Amino acid sequence: MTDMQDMTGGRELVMVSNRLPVDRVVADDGSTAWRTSPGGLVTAVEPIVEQLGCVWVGWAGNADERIDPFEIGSMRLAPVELSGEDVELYYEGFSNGTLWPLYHDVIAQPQYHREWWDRYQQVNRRFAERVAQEAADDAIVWVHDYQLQLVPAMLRELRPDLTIAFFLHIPFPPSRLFAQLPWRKRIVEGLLGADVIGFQQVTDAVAFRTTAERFTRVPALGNTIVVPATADRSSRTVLAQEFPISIDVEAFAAVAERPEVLRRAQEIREELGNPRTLMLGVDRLDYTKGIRHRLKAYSELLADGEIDASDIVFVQVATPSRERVEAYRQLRDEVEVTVGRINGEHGAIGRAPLVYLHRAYTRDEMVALYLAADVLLVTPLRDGMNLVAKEYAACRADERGVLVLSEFAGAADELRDALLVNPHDIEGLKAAIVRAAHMPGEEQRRRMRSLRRAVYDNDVAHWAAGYLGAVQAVAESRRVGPSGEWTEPIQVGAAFVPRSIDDRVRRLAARPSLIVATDFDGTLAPIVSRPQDARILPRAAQALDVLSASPGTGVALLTGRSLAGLAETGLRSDGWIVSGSHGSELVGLDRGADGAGGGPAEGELSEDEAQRLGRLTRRFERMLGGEAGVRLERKPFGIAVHAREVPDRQQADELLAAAVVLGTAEGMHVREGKEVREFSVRASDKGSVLRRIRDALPPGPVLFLGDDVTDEDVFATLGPDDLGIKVGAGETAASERVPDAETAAAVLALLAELRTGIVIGSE
Ligand code: ADQ
Repeated sequence: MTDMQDMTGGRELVMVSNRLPVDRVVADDGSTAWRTSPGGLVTAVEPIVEQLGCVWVGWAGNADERIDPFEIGSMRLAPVELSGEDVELYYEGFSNGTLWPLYHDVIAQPQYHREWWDRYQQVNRRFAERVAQEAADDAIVWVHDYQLQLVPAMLRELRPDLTIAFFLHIPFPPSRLFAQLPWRKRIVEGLLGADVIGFQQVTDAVAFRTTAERFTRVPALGNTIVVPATADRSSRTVLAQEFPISIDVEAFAAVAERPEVLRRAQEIREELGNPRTLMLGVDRLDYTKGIRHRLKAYSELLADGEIDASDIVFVQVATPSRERVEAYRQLRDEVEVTVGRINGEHGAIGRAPLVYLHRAYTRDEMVALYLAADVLLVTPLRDGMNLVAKEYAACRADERGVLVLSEFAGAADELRDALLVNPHDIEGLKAAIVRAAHMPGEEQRRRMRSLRRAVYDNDVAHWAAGYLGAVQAVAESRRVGPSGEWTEPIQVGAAFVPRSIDDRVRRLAARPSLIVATDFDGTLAPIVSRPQDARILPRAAQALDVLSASPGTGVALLTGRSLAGLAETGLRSDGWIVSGSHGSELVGLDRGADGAGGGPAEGELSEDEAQRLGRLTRRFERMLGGEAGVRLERKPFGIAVHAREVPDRQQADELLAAAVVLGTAEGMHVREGKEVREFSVRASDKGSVLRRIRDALPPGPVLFLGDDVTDEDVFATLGPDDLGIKVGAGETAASERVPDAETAAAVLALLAELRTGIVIGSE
């Protein structure tokens, strides 16, 4: 896995979750030891803490037990004590009887009890207080999941020096369901105490932002929520964005290569009587996982004779979970009765078509099961992500095996080449099982290859880099001063400029000639759903105007929009150099700094280019023109397909993927942006256009601000004298980062003020 050391910038990392990531095991001789416990949260974050080390605050798993802090590997574990009543009211009650069903599409009826809520608040406070004691100055605190949603705000009150991140592992419900919760406003306020709130899917992040606007009346601008100032506190921004979680793909792949694990996989098949098809299900025994639906489909297939009990075995691993909660007890009883019935009706002596295993396994044994299985059934009715699906793909270097995956699992966003099913549709599920059991090797290979590509593309290191990168950007803006005291970042109007950027901007401001270049959408103008509604922030506009009028300063706008698309936003860019369509269009170079240089003339489309573009445009119009929410944007040298307004994210992805296939076939250059794919007859990028601008202007350093992947082409061209600032989250080659467009505007205002003495307010 890639190195994660830089991700906290040397700050202490404090993890906070309901349960510590360990279980106590008692050996035969009565001695006890701790070992890491199975579960989604642990699987995902273990590789991160292994590298970074951390303090971990959480409950050790037994009621009324006081345990002193202890260490395992690079973790220092700080147990929080819970009484039997706490467990009953806060954990089994409010967390698992109210929030869990509410957040999973009310598959089960959530119960609302004031006594549960009171205890949830008390226990959240206890966690916050414990973290406040444990965390070093300036630490990054990462709070996990639905049991602890009040901790961020409580902790901010106690320790304003900390950078607070929250990650929700389960879905966030649509606002109309969340509205049921009598304490909805308090939960939102609790979460808004964080600097960064991470979600599994875009739909979760959107649901949260809408909910926050609705119940706490805080405005959301793109991914950012602005928490207004109070009498004793200035305004803050909270990044609420999706960061789809993943697994340590290489670690799983390494286990799957080991000879003894491969042997064990073989042995498992033999022990099961070498069936033609081995199907596997691996889940916590939870009513959201769709185990009942899966068993129903399987038993009907056996009864109909569509599959033959003599050549198929289904192994269902159901990890014990929440066994004291009534709904879970009922589920377990029901599943076990069904298992007995299926084996009773379809089994024979020495042969059971269904093997049910109700316990935890080691990683090696899990991987052996994945390797043994021809088909993996993952059929949740709702699931934040589902790591089992990703683990299966990570292990199958042989490119064999079929994944049947519910479209209601977050993982379905990435694992598009699984056999996607709606688990409520039993007939559809049956058809998918039959298809999986008989899938030809070539199709298995094609699909598995694509699944493996998807998990390798977004492994846990990639996830951590995105999430912790965003958190670190916030932390950087609240630095500890040289003598160790905690200092407020520099305030410019309503936004704060990180100290490290402030120093570098001061140096740039003093240079005789300077180029200030910036992207538009997401950098100068917050992202909105309809591109024509985007508006430059007034402060950014004013700062750029002041800069472009000052001697020795060139101002350049480098956007992917066409110049016509830019004009639609009402932008006034007199005196600026403006490059549109990622560099295919360029105006104003002759009016750059000190009037030097003229821009190279733009050519016309050649006949061949015009024909190809015309053909592609017609095909897009035919194929995508009628799709709700798709917008086609003509550009002088290409065409862009926008899918931001497509109501369903999966469908948006599919449409964009289809567009890429068509565009590539026409030999177009394809550029990927956020919810947009751009096709151009000419290869040009913002990096090369910046080079042209630099060549035409007097030599001097460049300040460049950008938020999108296409801006990386510019960051990559910058030298040590230049300053690249990434706006928002995501991987970047830029050396500095700010959280949002407001802060980007503050940086420009600071530069303008230092260079000209003109103060630019926040209005
Ligand atoms: P979970 O609901 O726990 O997690 P999941 O994502 O499937 O679900 O993770 C389960 C993990 O536990 C996997 O790593 C799996 O290998 C392991 N596991 C399961 N059964 C096991 C057994 N019997 N023995 C050993 N290991 C076992 C929650 C959310 C998910 C989200 C994760 C991570 O509900 O949607 O993907 O958090 O964010």
